[in-house]
Amino acid sequence: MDYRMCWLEYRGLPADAAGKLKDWFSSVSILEPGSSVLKDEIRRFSERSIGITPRFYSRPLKKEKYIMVGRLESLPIKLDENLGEEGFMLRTLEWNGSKILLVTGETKKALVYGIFDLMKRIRLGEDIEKMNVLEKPKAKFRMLNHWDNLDGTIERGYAGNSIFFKDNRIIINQRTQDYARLLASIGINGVVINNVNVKKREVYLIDSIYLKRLKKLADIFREYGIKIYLSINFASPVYLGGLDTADPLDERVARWWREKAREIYDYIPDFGGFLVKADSEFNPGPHMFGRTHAEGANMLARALAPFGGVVIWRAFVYNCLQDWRDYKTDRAKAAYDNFKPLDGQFDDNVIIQIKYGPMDFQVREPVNPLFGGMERTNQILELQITQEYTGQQIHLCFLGTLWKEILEFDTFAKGEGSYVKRIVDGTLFDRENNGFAGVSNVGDSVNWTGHDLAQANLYAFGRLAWNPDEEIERIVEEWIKLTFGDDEKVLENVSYMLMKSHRTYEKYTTPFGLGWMVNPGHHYGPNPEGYEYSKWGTYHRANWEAIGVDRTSRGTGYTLQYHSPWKEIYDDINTCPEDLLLFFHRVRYDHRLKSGKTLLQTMYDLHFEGVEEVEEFIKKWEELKDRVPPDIFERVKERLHMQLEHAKEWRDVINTYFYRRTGIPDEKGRKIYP
Ligand code: GCW
Repeated sequence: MDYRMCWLEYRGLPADAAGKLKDWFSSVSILEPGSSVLKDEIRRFSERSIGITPRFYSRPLKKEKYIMVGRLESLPIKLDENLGEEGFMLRTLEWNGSKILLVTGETKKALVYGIFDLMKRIRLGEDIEKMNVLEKPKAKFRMLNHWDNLDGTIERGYAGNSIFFKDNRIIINQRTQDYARLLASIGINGVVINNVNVKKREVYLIDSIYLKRLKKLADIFREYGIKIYLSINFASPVYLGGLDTADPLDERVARWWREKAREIYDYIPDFGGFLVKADSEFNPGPHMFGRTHAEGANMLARALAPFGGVVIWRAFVYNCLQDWRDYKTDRAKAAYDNFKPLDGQFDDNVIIQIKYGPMDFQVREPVNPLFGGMERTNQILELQITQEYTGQQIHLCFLGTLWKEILEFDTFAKGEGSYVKRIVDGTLFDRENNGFAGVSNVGDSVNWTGHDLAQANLYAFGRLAWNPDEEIERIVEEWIKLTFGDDEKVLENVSYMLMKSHRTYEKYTTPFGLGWMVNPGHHYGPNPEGYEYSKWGTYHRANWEAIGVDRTSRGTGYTLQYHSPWKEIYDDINTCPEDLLLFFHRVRYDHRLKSGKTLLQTMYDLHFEGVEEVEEFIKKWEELKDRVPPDIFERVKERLHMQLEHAKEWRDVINTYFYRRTGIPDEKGRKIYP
């Protein structure tokens, strides 16, 4: 195999643990026809981790101990549980003279989740004799978005080429199934396989020439409870249908989409739906025809509704042709300004997909005020697993800690306790079609994610989408143990590195919510004014005495998009959380922070600290030589050394920039290039 299976490697368990499991795994009763996926997974696990090949039966057994897998309704044991479509139960019980480990749920998909969860728990050392687990996902939509293009390239991809496309063809091979296994094991239930920028050839993905092949792909993913979705071009009726308009209120357009939907569902009866980037960064949309986002989205939604499909409509809409001399327009306000007025106008099967912050996946941004701002609209939280602005999988930057902070953010939309996690799981505003989307960091590289430790980001995304209440430390520990086994030192060092890495990256790049000081285009490496005089609306406006945009009520008014008390807290430079200070305020370099140090001196200090922390990561990793597989050891080591070089470059370029702007030297007299 030319790739690793990440957390599903199923390494051999220690002899005593394996010994105890042998009886259990020698006979497995699967009361479910057509369940090769379940059997294959159990077989794989027991052969590799326990060292035996189970015998499978399709009926209950008379044996001292065995595993029984089946849907609630096909069990000989009556259990009165309401598990929903995706919930499952693992329970060890006695029945008919046997000890049984039961894996059950209401659907086949739930059984798949149950099996993966069982394997996971066993590998984490839980006692099979005492299983008693009932799990239900909190959010309904747990999706990955691939920004993969048909030619095999991936927009913002840092792990090789697409696993879905090559040379305008759809790839289907063993890896397709293995990917579905990885995703199902962390509870992902939907995948958008193509880039939201639907240009050129990609427009044809909904054409009959591709649907046959897409059906095959969907057949594989379905076995693992995963639906396929496609990004579409809003002007498809023009490009594919030969119409002279894509106006959503034109009946010919609506009809074209209805027929298109029927055609797609003929091939893929459980097709998930469309993801749409409309009126955004040069993609067509309803605004081109003088219509609103609601009119555009609802028209598509009505075409999909008869088949149970949804329209996921992105809120990433802003003026990308701004004049930098324009101080009034504030890109941070755009999503809210565009969508808040439409709250309540979207059909039930429309979901608005909102990036976590108001700008664009910077290392730190405040939570997008649309969370808590729209009460009558389905919402999906969009996170970027691929590390576009966070080190492009060359730098170690575990994002789970950041995501957890976002999920725990209290919007105060309905008073205290109105957490983002309660919005995305649908409970706060009592909405059903809510959830998570993560922009995938996967490509065809040997470790799937470029940086081996970036697998933790994919893992954490799935786990948080399943249960946003989960402790991030626990998720990290799980991932490390499943990936590297039980070595305490590995656990200690890798969790130290992961837990700290996002802060570290923030320190040596753009702390205080500054963001954007990257090279334009590819977005890698420091460039303090790279985006300063461009059209993208992302300015920090540094001069000799101050830096940052005044987004308070006295400035652009962005703070007013929040509920109280955030509105007031962000509005006041003395109460604004310091790690977002430059996002909300224009601040003098000699401004004193809570530590008593000036902003400028802190800026210098953080950049030096960040680099030192990367040096520390390298030491921690070196200690793991011979404790992790040698290929992984070497690959990570190589990346950590690149990270160190690039972190130094960040430190020096940014510090030099501030030194040249201010003429104020570092108090500690360290080397800053004049
Ligand atoms: O972050 C920006 C990226 C674009 C991306 C866009 C989006 C897919 O730089 O590459 O396009 O956001 O989210 O639509």
